[in-house]
Amino acid sequence: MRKFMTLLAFVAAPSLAMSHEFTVGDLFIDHPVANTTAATAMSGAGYLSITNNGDTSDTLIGIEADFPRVMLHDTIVENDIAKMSHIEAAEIAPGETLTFAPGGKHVMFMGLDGDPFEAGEKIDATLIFEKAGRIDVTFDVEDLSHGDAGHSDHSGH
Ligand SMILES: [Cu+2]
Repeated sequence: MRKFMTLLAFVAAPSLAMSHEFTVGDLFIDHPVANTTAATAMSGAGYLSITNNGDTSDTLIGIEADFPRVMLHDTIVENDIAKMSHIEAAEIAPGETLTFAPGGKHVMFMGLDGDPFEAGEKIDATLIFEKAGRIDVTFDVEDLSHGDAGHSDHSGH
């Protein structure tokens, strides 16, 4: 919040690309996207990147959205088996970018319960940062399956 006025400089820049982005204070949030899911999926995965353009670190401490549970997960490969683990918080040092991408960190939207993610849908969510506070973003649902299959259909939790 300290440098609230710098927000204006970023917002004024038009975006020509299809991607969408959000800037609050020193945090630049690029292209939140969620993968489409199978019709029976119980959970879906979301991805984005967050760049800290400030000179102090901030920490992502949570995410909220209109689902029974939303968590931050990381993917850890042990003996060629990918497992997911819950992240409580993720610090973003000055000048660094925290990336959530298929095969790595991701946002887990849980409890879809018969309402799968379909291409073109929008998912409103709120990122919660220790210093910057709450930032509203929108995840665009896209079919990312041509890349890493990820685990958009893991119903284990
Ligand atoms: Cu997960």
